[in-house]
Amino acid sequence: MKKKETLFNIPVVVAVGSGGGRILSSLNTKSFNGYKIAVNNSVRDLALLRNVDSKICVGNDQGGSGMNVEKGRRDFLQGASQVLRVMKTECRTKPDIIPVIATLGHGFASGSIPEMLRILKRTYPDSVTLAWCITPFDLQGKEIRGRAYESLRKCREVGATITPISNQVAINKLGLSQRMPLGQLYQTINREITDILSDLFEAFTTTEGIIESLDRNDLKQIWVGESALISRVTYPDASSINGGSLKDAEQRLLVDVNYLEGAEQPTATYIIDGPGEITVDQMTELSSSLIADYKADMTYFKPLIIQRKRQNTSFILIRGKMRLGI
Ligand SMILES: Nc1nc2c(ncn2[C@@H]2O[C@H](COP(=O)(O)OP(=O)(O)OP(=O)(O)O)[C@@H](O)[C@H]2O)c(=O)[nH]1
Ligand SMILES: [Mg+2]
Repeated sequence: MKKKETLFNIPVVVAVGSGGGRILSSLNTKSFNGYKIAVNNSVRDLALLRNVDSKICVGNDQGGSGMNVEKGRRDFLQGASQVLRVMKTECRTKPDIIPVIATLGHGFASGSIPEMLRILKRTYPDSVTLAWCITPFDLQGKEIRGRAYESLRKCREVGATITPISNQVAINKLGLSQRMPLGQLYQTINREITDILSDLFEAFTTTEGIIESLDRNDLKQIWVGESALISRVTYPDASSINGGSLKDAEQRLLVDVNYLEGAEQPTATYIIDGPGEITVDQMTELSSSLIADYKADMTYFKPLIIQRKRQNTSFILIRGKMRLGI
């Protein structure tokens, strides 16, 4: 049977670092056949991962980085060709989007992500590489936070599109208690991140129900840029979707605001989701609210609207560089 044409191809999803691997393991990629590759220099941490398709251990001693960013970087470079080999085997279709997930602040992910992005850009110049980078909790202190921001700065030099997601902001916005056991805290934050990513990837790879679409050039134009924000709100019924939905989505942004202060204006993607069909009136209300609230900074507004058979309406709004009230 001929494979159905999807909107965009996302044949692989890659994660670096121990936390990155955990996030990847809870990401559901079945709907788009995304092959999950976890890369680390700790054989022990890789062994603990479930639900990933490939575990690639890099570096000579395979014993982790001991929080040493330079060791993480070197170990990654030593094994980078192996990562590329696996990617090339799995990318039978040309990737339109290559998502990469990294948890920053310690050694491996912080050292390897800028190199990874550099190599991906060189190897897949026509693809959009989207890096989801998780920054540390405040309580982890200046040094760890500094390492995370330094790594982000290097990613920026590569020209990758980065979505900086903050663990600290997640605690605050999701109303989590710092008294929660760490494993449970990670699980809750990871679920929030993977819910967003699953929805986004499912929409990007849909084979049906596309009402208002994007093409490959739109994707490049809209997503390529220094940083991108993403948020998702779900309503119990589609009739609750209105102009205020953008504000609701904004309140749920887990973006690292400290990072954004030093970055250029971000692009934002909001997933607004509710069962039932969205009407033209609601669309108009959303776009008027965009114009009223963000006119000064808005450079483009491009919606992707999908009527999913399986469930609900997935209404994805992609919009251009703008100032956000966060
Ligand atoms: N949201 C989330 N954050 C995590 C998770 N695990 C770790 N982190 C965060 O990511 C930072 C880096 O941790 P790791 O992913 O363990 O680091 P690593 O890249 O494996 O570094 P080394 O073990 O030193 O090589 C931590 O300081 C935490 O703030 C996780 O499962 N979920
Ligand atoms: Mg680790």
